[in-house]
Amino acid sequence: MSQNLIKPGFDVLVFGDENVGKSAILNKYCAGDFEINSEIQRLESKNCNERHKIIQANHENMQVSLWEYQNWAMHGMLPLFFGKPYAIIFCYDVTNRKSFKNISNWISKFDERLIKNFTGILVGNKSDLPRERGVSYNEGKKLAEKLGLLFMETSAEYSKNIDEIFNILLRILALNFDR
Ligand SMILES: Nc1nc2c(ncn2[C@@H]2O[C@H](COP(=O)(O)OP(=O)(O)O)[C@@H](O)[C@H]2O)c(=O)[nH]1
Ligand SMILES: [Mg+2]
Repeated sequence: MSQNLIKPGFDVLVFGDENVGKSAILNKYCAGDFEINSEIQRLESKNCNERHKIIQANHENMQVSLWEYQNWAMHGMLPLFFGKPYAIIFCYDVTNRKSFKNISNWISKFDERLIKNFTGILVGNKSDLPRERGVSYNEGKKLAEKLGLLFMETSAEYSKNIDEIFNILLRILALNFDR
């Protein structure tokens, strides 16, 4: 098989309030270790922006599409993901309690059909700001357990746990969907 052939891969959707660090997380991930094999395209719009990263899985090139949502106005396109392998990152800022409280609002937008069909992780970003922290690690973990989501704290600023988020999501997707 040609080295350059790119297999269709997985979609990862990122939701969360403005300024929690969604773009920073995606930029770090896209510019990470896979740089040589990666090809970043950007399609920016006000409500949603999309990036693609090409990763190598089982000696094949696979496309991961990353979708960042700033507000719910783009929800009309969510049904596009039905039946496709996708994961969702719900992101808050550990220094901003309001962004943490709002996670429940983001989740409530999903109807039953969607909730049943995705692999999700709750991410508390900006863990590098301990003095400004307004949400404890345990609070985050508890909420994730209640919502049936995985949990991780990250620092996009210091690249802490960024690749780890995607590695765990992609591993679960790969297990559930044989591509
Ligand atoms: N200290 C710190 N700042 C961060 C981190 N992630 C993002 N930021 C900053 O938070 C602000 C908002 O980030 P951005 O990625 O644009 O947030 P978005 O609106 O959710 O996409 C920017 O000034 C970033 O530099 C982090 O992990 N630590
Ligand atoms: Mg952004």
